[in-house]
Amino acid sequence: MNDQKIFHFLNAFGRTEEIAEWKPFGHGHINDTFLLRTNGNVAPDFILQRKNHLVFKDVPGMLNNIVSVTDHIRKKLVAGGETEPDRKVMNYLAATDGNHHVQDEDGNFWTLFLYIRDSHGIEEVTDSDQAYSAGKAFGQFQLQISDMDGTALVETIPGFHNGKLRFQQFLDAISNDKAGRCSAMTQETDQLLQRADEMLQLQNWLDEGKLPLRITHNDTKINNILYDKAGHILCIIDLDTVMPGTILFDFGDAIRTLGNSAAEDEADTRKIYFQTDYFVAFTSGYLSESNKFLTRLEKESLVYSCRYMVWEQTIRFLTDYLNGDTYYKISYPEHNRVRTLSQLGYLKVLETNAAAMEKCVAQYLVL
Ligand code: GN1
Ligand code: MG
Repeated sequence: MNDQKIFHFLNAFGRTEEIAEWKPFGHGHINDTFLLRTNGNVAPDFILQRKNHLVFKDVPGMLNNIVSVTDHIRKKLVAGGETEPDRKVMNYLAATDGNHHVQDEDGNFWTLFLYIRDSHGIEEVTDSDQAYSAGKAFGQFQLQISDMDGTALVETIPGFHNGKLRFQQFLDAISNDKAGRCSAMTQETDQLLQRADEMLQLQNWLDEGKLPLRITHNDTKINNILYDKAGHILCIIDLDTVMPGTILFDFGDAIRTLGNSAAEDEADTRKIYFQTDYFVAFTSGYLSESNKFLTRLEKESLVYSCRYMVWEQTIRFLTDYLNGDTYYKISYPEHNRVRTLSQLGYLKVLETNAAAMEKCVAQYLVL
């Protein structure tokens, strides 16, 4: 990156603001991100981001998803009297040709969106209030887009959380045994296979139309929520995987990280226990917003969705291990094996806690 390129991109987006300084921004593993600051508080600051088109094969489709969702939310905010909509929803800017991206000479896709000043994310939940507000933030986000037509958006990554597809990829990895690691993983493989019938139920419900296809976020980690200086929620960010799905993906994936006392790759499985307080707080925040629009089956499947998302993540890690580590970045040779054991450990913890979790959800549920 250099000053000339920054100027070139701003120009292509029709922006005339003078940039006082720019620097790389955030710790994303997928996209390249730069913060562009202007002088004073009148002109906006910007985020310039190169979208990784090796991971996201249809960047214009992805941007169309993002703009559809953010426009929808912005209209509602404004109609509701919101005076600072650009702090409450991401604002992706259009280039002078009307697209929401500009391509460089190497074919890379660059996007520009407004930077939300005086905002921050958190990496880990450390108290129940944070867990409650995280639940509320994701519930609110889903509520805002609950009246959108799920089929209008493209699948940014086809079959991203499709259990049948993930399971087939797992079976293929077992039969191909590319890295010769299968025989060392038979115990774990068997335990995951044993649970397949229960876990494939979710995709069956989707295929049969029993679960509504909605727009979902699909990466509901806590660090994808922005807070202001006072700790109030501003908005949900990282909308790259926004696409059709079931809200169960988002609820389950949030608990995959927030409910686990340990990291997803903790090697010592004795350190893995269920953070009941955070689960209770998250669920109550989440349902305070989402009780209004969730169907009965969605509500009754919240606890199941936590096990589903952890099972899916476990087979994704094991699939990658059996394939010889081709998808996830690894920090050491056995990383995917450790991730598999760790997530399998957490799955068992969730199974042990299932009845207690159901009881807790029932407290906040309005059927
Ligand atoms: C990947 O790169 P990151 O951490 O945002 C993956 C998620 C997994 C996660 C597991 C596009 O997300 O689905 O849950 O790793 N994203 C993609 O750590 O595959
Ligand atoms: Mg992400």
